[in-house]
Amino acid sequence: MSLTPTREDKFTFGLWTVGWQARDPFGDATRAPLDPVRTVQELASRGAYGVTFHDDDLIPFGSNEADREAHIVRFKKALSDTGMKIPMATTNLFSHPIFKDGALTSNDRDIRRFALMKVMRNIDLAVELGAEIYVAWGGREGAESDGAKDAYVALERYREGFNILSQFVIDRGYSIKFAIEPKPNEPRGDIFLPTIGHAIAFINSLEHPEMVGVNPEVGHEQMAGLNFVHGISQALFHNKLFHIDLNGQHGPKFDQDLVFGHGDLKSAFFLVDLLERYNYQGPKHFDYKPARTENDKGVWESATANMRTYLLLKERALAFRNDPRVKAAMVDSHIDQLEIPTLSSGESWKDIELDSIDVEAAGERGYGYEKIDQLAIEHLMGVQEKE
Ligand SMILES: [Mn+2]
Repeated sequence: MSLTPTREDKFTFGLWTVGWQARDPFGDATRAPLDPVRTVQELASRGAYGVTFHDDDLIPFGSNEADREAHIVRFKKALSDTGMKIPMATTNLFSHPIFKDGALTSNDRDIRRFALMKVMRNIDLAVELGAEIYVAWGGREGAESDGAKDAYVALERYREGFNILSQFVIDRGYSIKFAIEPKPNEPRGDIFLPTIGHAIAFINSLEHPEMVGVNPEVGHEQMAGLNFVHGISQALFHNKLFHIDLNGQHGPKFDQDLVFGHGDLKSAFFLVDLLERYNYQGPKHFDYKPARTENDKGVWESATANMRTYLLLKERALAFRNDPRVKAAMVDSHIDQLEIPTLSSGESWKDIELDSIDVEAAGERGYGYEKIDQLAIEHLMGVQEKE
C-alpha cells in the first residue's frame, strides 16, 4: 500500500488550518499570512483532494464588492489550475465582536438576522465553487452564565435558524446539506449542542432533518471525555456522518488541534478501521493547527503528516483485520455473535421466558479481549508476528 496521498484518498484541509498564523490567547502571530492561492498550490502538490473555507478566510470581513470579486476570481483560477475541489464551506460567525454573544442564538435579534444573511451569502459562493456540504460550528453559540441566556429558548432560535437556512437552500434549488459540528466549550464557557449525541437529537427536531447531519471533530469529543470511535459509530448508525474533522487531542484540556494521530493514536487507529470498514465516502478533512513553533517549512511538513498518518493507520488496520490470529481470536471471543439478532425470526418476548441458561458457567467465561487488544497494539506498532 502506498503512503503517498492521491486524489482518490479525498484528503482536504481548511484554509484556516495551514493558514493559522499561530496567534494564541497569550502570544502574537509567529507566522506570516498565507495566500489562499499558495495554499491550494502547496496542498495540490502534496496529493490533497481539495480545500475548504470560511467566508472570511477567502474574503476579509468588510471587503467591498470589487475586492470580494477579485479574491474569488484568483481563487477560482488556482482551483482550475490545480484541479483542487471545494467539497465543503462554512461561515465565520465567531471572530468579529458582533458575534461575541453568539450568532443564530444571540440575544440580539438584529444580530441573528445579520448572521443568517452572512451564511446565505456564503452558501451562494459555496455552491458556485462546487461545495455540497455546509458546516455549522457554533463556536459563540453558548454562554458563560446560565443567567445570561435561556438555553431552552436559545435552542428554539437555533432550530429556527436551521429551518430558515434549509428553506433558503430548497428555494434556491441547491443540493447543499448542513453538517453541525459539536464542541463542548471554547471559546464560550459552554457551547450549545456540545456533543454528537446532542446534535443528532436536535437535528430530529428540525423541519428538514434529512438536510442536516453532523461534522464531528476528534478533539472536540475528546475534550468532553468521550469515545470518538463510539460517537462516529452512532453518527453512521443514524446516517448522519455527512463530514468529519480529523485531528489530535490529549484528553480533556484546551482544544489542541494537533496533527491527526498525534494525540490518542490508538483511538485514531480504531477510527480509521471504522471509517474504512463502513466505507465512509466523504472527504477526510483535517481541521488541525500546525504547532506555533513551526515556520513555513514545518507547516507543510505537518500537512503531509496528517495524510501520511491516515494512510499508515489504514494499512495497519487492514493488516490487523486480515491477520489469521486476530480472526481466530475474534471467533474465540464470540465477537461475531453480536451480529445475530437477539430474537430468531418468528420469536417474541414469550420465547425468552422459556430460555434456560447456566448462569454460573456464563459468568465464568473469559472473553479474551486482552489478547485482541494486544494484537491491535502490535499491528499499530508495525510488529509482525513474533514469538
Ligand atoms: Mn472543526
